[in-house]
Amino acid sequence: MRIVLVGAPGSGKGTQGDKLVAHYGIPKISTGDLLRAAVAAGTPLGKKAKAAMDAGQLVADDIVVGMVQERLAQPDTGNGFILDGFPRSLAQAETLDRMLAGLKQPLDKVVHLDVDNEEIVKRMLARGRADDNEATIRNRLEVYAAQTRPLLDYYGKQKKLATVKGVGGLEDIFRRIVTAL
Ligand code: B4P
Repeated sequence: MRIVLVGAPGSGKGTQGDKLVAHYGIPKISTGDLLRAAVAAGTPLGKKAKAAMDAGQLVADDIVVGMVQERLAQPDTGNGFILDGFPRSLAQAETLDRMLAGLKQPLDKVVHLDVDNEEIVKRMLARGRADDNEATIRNRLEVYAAQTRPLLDYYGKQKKLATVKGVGGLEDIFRRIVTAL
């Protein structure tokens, strides 16, 4: 199964992605996790990504796309994968479609975790990651609305989109996702 998780920052993509890994036995590819690992390791790529992440902006496409391409080439993705946080823009979505067409592994489903902004701000302030201060959160929500939200139409037209209410208990949300898949 080849799945994309899309949703506002803090909508629970990482949280539910981990549960899907355990359920389906396929790997999760989180661009947020990959970028944070590069920042922590102080690699040249991490140094380039850090400023954008701290400001709540998207990291440059060439960096993110390169990371995903490298990860998808690893053999553990043969039975499927869960993409968490990628794509985040139309350009990334079009690149991903081309990449997967080349691998003859088109996406099966795109799950949209729907959570309102007030709940998101509450969750992220409670999480307290380095990029979870109020100004950055507000910026990330604007970036989401402008750059990522158009993906809902894009995948809707492909008849691959399933919108799931992302508020409530973790198990309830997980069951909704599995039902949608
Ligand atoms: P990400 O790491 O993708 O972070 P996120 O969107 O903030 O988090 P997620 O939706 O996974 O929420 P989580 O489960 O953690 O991105 C970080 C940054 O990396 C971006 O701002 C950007 O700069 C860069 N980046 C990443 N991908 C990129 C791309 N493709 N292109 C360009 N740049 C990219 O949940 C959040 C919190 O809510 C947690 O504390 C969790 O415990 C809690 N929570 C989860 N579910 C809950 C529930 N049901 N009820 C209550 N709390 C819940």
